[in-house]
Amino acid sequence: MCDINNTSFADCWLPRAAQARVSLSPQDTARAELADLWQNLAVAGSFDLRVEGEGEGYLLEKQAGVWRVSGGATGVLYGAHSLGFLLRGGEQPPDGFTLRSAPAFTHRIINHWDNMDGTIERGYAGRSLFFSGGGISYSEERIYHYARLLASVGVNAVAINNVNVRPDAARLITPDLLPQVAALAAIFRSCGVRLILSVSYASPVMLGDLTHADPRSGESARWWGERMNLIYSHVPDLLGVLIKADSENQPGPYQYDGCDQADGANLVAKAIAPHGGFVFWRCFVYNCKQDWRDRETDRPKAAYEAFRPIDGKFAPNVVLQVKNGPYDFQIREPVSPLLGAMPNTAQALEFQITGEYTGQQVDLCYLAPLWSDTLTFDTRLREKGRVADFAGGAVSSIAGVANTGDDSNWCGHALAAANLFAFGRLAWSPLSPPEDIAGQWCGLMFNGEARGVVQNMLLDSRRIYENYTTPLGMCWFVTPHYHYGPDPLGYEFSKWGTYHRADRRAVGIDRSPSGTGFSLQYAPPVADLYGDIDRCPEELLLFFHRAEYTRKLKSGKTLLQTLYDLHFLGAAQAEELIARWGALEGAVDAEIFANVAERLRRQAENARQWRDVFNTFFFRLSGIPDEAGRVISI
Ligand code: GCW
Repeated sequence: MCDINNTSFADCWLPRAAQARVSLSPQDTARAELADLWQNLAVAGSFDLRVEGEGEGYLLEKQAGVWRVSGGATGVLYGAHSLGFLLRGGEQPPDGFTLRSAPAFTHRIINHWDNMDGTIERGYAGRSLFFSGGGISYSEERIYHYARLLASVGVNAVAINNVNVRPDAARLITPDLLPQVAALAAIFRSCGVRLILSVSYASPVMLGDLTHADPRSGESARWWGERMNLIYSHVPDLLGVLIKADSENQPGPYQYDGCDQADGANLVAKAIAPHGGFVFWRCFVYNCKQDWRDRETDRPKAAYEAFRPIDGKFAPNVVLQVKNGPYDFQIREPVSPLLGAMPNTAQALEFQITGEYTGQQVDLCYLAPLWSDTLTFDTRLREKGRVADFAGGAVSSIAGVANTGDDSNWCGHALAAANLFAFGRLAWSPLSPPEDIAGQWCGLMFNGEARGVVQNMLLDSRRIYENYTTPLGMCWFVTPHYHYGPDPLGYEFSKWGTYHRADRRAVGIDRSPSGTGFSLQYAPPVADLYGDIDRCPEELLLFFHRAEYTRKLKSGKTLLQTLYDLHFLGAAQAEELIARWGALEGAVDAEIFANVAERLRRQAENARQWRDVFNTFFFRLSGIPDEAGRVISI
């Protein structure tokens, strides 16, 4: 529950301001941030803020004891926070210090999956910061603090409501609720953050105005045109709308004969264009009613098949939002082959900051290494073809599904805030090493030896989580619906297209050219690598191939022995985290200590459960015992 008086715990990495300064412009906010900094840290010398030019970049300089921050109106705000991080992190840069910086991605967006009743889809940090009881309801001070936190790491847009738009949320774009949306927008605006609203493709029908949402009809175009005029009369700087269409039972243009995703996106894009707005259109389009017996359909192929052929058909203000992997935010997936593969269409890269499949903010899982794998992945689609090389160009934008809620530490798990911080950092500077980001965050949060200890815990955490859950690219295996904890057959005979097809001899799906052919969606050198079972990186082996348990891996061990070993290892590593953290008792804030200690205990229990369920499942299927003779099935 939100407790804004509990400053040490709720402050996260940025101390709460004395008061919410809601009506300030970003440049005045910057000035106020610096004044606070000087007062709170008793910084020597003075500061000078120069607003010049446009844009979000900034220049920091120190000359004769004077700190100068210059840049455009929001640039100086980012510069002020950057200086704040330096000084709060304990650095004392000498005279002559300069730092010039500008963001890589144009739109750096947080997506909330918040519902009007205050619940959060896949939220693990309490209830919504924006909604409760079917309406808009928030603490101005809390939202202002949140806007500051987001701005401090360079986030410049936030979608406040769930992409699964229920009838009550459809009303956000009606005269009933738009004045309140506008008030919320004003708070974020003071920190340079623009709002986005998630809307249903079938809004005209949901709101009772039309009987259809046919993208070809003049009625539909008129409806959207008028609706955008209304929306923008309340929120003139709305960045745009976010739409999940034809996905997991949400309505979309496919319902109308002969229409494709571009027909739907362009309908809304045309209406929003006169206001300078964007349509963020999600590419998470796949058949969620698959027959598990059907071996032809392969869910990871779906987005590329739906969108790649219509590159060039989209209006210039459509941004196609693509999840980082072709499946769904698993702990290890290849990078989506759609990223960078549509040179004539703007794209947004979507990460999941909330830990749906990555421990749900109970298990420690620092995600920057996973995101960095995506950003540094070389698509080989052009000479400079890393995903990060497309930032601000073909991949204009980046979005992260929020891990925040009204819990007093924002993220449920105190260390999960590192993920929100890292998202902002990578959105600004996609080639930043995850260890540096972790180091910077720990420098802001902790003192002394705790900094290094926590940094290492963060950096080890992704691999640990992968070890005891689904290593080697296996994916899924989770409890249906909740997605926490193991359930080997939970999704095996379901409609969701998420199978491992384990039998007594082998596991995995052949996605090479002799199988489903998914590997062929990549540029030839990558396709060749992934498509060849002998060359495929082992961490993705079971994503791309079906392999026998007795297959020898590079280590000389068999596949099954490797899986057994990784699970024993991962569970032991999770147990060790308790001791690593325990050594910090007294050295970190007591409330943070207790919060993390409690979560690590639950994590160790989860890891034991994964180890034993996973290993028992494969032992029973294969009959192959552990070479080390450890107890598997009891
Ligand atoms: O992974 C799935 C989640 C859904 C989510 C969907 C999406 C918002 O389980 O809860 O819906 O992804 O990304 O649209």
